[in-house]
Amino acid sequence: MRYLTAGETHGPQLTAIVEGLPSNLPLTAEPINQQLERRQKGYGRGKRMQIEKDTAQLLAGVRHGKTTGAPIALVVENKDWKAWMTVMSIEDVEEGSEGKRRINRPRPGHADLNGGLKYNQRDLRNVLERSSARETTMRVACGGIARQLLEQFGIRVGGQVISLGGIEAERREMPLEELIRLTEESPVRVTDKEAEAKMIAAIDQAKQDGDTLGGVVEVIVEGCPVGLGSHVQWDRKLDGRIAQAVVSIQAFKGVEFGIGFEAANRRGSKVHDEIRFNEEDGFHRGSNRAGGFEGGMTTGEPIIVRGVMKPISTLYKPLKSVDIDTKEAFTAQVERSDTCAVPAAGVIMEAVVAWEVAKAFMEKFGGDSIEEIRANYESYLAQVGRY
Ligand code: EPS
Repeated sequence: MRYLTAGETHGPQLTAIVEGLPSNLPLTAEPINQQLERRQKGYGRGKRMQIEKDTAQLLAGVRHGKTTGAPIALVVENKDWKAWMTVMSIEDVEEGSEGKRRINRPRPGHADLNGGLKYNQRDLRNVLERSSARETTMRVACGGIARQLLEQFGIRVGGQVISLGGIEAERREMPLEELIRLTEESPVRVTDKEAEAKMIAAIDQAKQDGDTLGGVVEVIVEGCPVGLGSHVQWDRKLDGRIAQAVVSIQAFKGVEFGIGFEAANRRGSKVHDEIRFNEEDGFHRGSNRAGGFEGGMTTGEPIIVRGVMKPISTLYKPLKSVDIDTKEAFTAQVERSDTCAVPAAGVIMEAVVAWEVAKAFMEKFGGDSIEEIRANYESYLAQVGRY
C-alpha cells in the first residue's frame, strides 16, 4: 500500500493517489469527510479554516460503493484558491503585477530558507506553498481509507491531547470508545475539563501575545493481532515505520511508545511487561509499558504512541531573519497562520498511524480481495490460537 500527494496550500486543489488496496472493500467518501471535518476543528485555528470546508471526492478505483483493486484517486478543493488565482497561476503572469510579488524574508522554523537554497528559488512562496500543513488534509483523507480497511477487522484508532502549551491533561483509564466520545466534545481534544479550560486560556493569551503553542498528542490503536511488523529487518519494524510517519508530520519533533522516554529512568523490572497465559485470553500481558511493540512487532496489546509538536513557526510577532536579497537583518515576513494546531495534529497523527498499521496488515495478510485477506487473517488467528 502506498500513496502520494500533490498540491499547494493556495493552489486549486489537493490530490492523492492511493494504491495497493484490495478489491471489494466497502468504501465511501462520507467517513473520509468525517475525518476531514475533525481535522479542521480545534481551538486556536486561524481564519483559513473558516474559509475551507474540506470534502473529498473519490474519482477512481471505487465502483458501486466498493473498491475494485485499481488505484484510488482523491481530490479536495481549496476554496481559498479563488483569492490566489494570480499569485498561484500555472501560466506566467506579467512582471510587476501582484502575482510576481516575492517572499524574500524566510520565517525561522519553516522550510523557507533551506528550501529556497536547495531548490534555487528566490521567491520563497515556491517553498512555503508545498511545505504548508495544508498538505495534511490528504494524509487524513488517506488515513480515512486505511481506517475503513482496519474496521473490517475490528481495529479501532483514537487519540487525545496529552499536553498543550505546557499544561498537562490528567489521563483516566477508560474504554477507547468513551475516550473518543469525550475528546470529540472537547475543543482541545482532552477528557480533563480543568485542563481544557487552562489550555483554552493559554491559547487566548498566546494569540494576544502574537505567539504560538505546541504540545503532545497520543494515538491508541486497539484490536491489532500479534505479529504485525517484523524483527528480521530494520525497515520492517512497525514501530520504526510509525515513528517515521509521525515525525514526518509538519512541526513534529519527537515520538515515543508506551512509557517512552521515561524508560531511561527506570530499572528493567519496572519497564518490561510480564507474560501471562490463560485459556480465555491466550498469551497476554499484565501491563502495556511497551506501548504494544516488542521486536518491532505488535504484541496484541493496544499500540500507544505519542508525538511532540513544536509551536507553529509563523509568529505574528516575528523573530529576526535575514532578507535573501539585501542580506540585511529583518523581522521575518508574517503569513496568516494558526496560534495552535495541536488538537488538529492529533487527528493527523491518528491518520498516519492508521495508514502504517493498515499497510503492515496488508503485508501480513496479503491478498487481492477482501475475501482473500479475511481467509488469511482467520487462518493466522487459528494458528496463533493453537500455539
Ligand atoms: C499553514 C498556514 C495557514 C494554516 C494552514 C497551514 O494557512 P494560510 O496560510 O492559508 O492561512 O491555516 O493550515 C491549513 C490550511 C490546513 O488546512 O490545515 C502553514 O503555513 O503551514
